[in-house]
Amino acid sequence: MSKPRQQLETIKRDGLAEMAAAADLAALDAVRVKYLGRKGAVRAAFDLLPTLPKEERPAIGALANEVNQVLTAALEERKQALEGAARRSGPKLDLTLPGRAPAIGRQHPLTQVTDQIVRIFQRMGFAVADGPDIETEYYNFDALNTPADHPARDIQDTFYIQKDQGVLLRTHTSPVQVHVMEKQQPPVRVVVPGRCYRRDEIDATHHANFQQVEGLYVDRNVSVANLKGDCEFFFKQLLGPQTRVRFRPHFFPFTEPSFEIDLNSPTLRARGKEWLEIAGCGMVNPRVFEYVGYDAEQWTGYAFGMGIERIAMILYGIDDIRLFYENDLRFLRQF
Ligand code: 2U9
Repeated sequence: MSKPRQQLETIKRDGLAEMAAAADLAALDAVRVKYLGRKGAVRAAFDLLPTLPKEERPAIGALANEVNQVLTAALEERKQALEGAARRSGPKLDLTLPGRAPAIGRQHPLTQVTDQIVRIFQRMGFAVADGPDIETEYYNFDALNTPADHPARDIQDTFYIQKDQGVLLRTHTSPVQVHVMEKQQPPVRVVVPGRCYRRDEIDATHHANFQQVEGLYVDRNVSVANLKGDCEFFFKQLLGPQTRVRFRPHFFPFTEPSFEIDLNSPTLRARGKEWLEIAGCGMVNPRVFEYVGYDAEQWTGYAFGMGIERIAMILYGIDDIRLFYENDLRFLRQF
């Protein structure tokens, strides 16, 4: 046998033996590099072809090709065998283990109370609207008949994003009702839940970030009687039929006349509390109608607003508003 032929037979025999002996994929890859890699034995045999006598080249070239094919096929076969073995020896699925229960969270108490409030108003025929937390001075103040020198507009009381452009974090959800009225003619009946921002000192009853539900009803002949009747119905639905409400005259720029609403219930009396201020309301100031292009001769409306935290505190007997925003699971898991 000629020398090149002998060499190729050796490459084939040794390569096949080493592949069969490779115990894992890493070992097999090392064998691949040694025999079939760019600097491997098969490549070297091909590189020698031009140095052989012309008449020997075809036969040796054919043999080199055959060795290449045999080794490539053997490599692939061994690789699949080793991969199968790796899969079979991997972690086994134990179908007898108990299942893992998914950790289902719960809604934040403020979300729960907001939903309760909104559901009652939906039953009373109110639609739900929302709008942006970032507003302009026009929608947050001007259109609500709150003049430029009103103290609420001071940088001490309101978070401005760009004071010179009149861009701010809304201090109530009222701008949403202004947007609704701009888009739609009466009758309008909407409730607006949402986050609001005021530059308050944070203590047990004040927070710089709080949530409100406001409402607006505009139609022909809406009167204070509707306002009082609907508010009383709402609070009885929320806190029970024995709940009593009373209206105290107050002032808001966007309503005239305006009232604060106090409530009293057996639960409150049991906690030693008499009347508690719970919300504000009034008849929409005709000037607000002028801003949105409603005919104040034709339409009247009532509006109201309440702080969700305060209602949740009364419902659950919570004495510190900060608990809602500390994300302490020992507190949150109770609801
Ligand atoms: C438009 C016209 C009138 C919304 C109203 C109140 C009274 C009110 C407070 C309750 C506690 C805010 O969270 S709180 O501090 N709100 O007393 N809000 S009337 O009146 C409107 C709103 C929009 C267009």
